[in-house]
Amino acid sequence: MLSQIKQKILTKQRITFEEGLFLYNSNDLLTIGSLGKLAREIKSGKEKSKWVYWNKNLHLNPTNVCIGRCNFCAFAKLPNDKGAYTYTIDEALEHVRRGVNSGAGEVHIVGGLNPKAALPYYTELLKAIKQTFPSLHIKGFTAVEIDFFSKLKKITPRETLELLIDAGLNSLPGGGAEIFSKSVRDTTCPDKIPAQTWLEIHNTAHKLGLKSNATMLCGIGEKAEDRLDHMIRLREQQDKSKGFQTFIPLHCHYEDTEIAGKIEPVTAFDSLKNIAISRIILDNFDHIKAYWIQLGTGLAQIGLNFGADDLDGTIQEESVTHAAGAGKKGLEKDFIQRLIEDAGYIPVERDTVYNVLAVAGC
Ligand code: V47
Repeated sequence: MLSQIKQKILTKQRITFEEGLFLYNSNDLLTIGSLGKLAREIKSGKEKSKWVYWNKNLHLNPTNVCIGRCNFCAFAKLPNDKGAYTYTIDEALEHVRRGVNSGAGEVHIVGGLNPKAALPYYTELLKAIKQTFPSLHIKGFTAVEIDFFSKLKKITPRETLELLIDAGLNSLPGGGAEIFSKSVRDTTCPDKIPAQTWLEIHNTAHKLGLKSNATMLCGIGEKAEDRLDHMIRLREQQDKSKGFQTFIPLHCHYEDTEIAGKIEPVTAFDSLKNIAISRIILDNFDHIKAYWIQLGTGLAQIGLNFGADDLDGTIQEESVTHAAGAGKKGLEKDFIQRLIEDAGYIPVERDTVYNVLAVAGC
């Protein structure tokens, strides 16, 4: 079966659900990794097969108030909980200013489902950011938030996206996808929009000319079958709307979450399989990200030899995974580039939509 899969990768044929399952059930990690790497080389093309992308970015989490109940989340607070916050526009701008002063070209905005932070708050925020930092790329709001703003204002997701685009939104991040399977969603994040709505909102964003990303959150009780179902639904959506840039396999951190101690954590083997198998299955996604905040810099670096071609960025001010116990906040650009070089690749600084800003050594 492994040689059959290799042959299909070489001849650019689609890998099936069953073949993906065979890979998840195998412990031949190095072979799976070499197939991921091969798929990446074919996808990148010869000239770019040694390129690994990174960017200078910051995260802004304007509020942690969220009325959704996700059992894997340590970030969300109810409105009257100790530690609940919602930034004023000036406070949010101050966060952004710190990032921009350290060179960030992208702000990744994600908050919670906070009835008091509705669409007018966010359009004002985006306008203020664009007025102060006109060239900063705003990647903001999960499909779950877009749906929430729409319902509060009693307008469609399309109208919400149009208002946000008018205010300065440039692209959508990949959050809120979690695991698409209904049974996993029902137990882990019952208040989140169903998979179909998540996909439809990205479809609409793509039609409106926005690029977006897609995530998959592992270690929340899903099976390999659920991961493959998730990736294949993304692949089908991408065939139709073509606006996804990057797939990001996430893995859960449990500190201060409801599921701490109740679930088998994702292992290093599993995380590396996610990178390699997603690269093999998602033949119509240009990029696979090894998200160092969640993987740790060591595993993210190894992921570059398993099919990932992107390390995300310097990531200042991230709070969602740090609330659940992730280690380091923010990386120096020199260190990111060293991680890439030591893994045998060429660091390529990019903007959010993969325009090349600098190729190391050129
Ligand atoms: O949707 C929540 C996840 C996501 C936990 O588009 C957790 O470039 C781990 O979407 N442990 C938000 N993960 C982050 C996200 C993202 C990150 C990096 C890049 C991009 C991109 C998008 O974080 C949520 C959820 O799946 N999450 N809680 C946790 N305890």
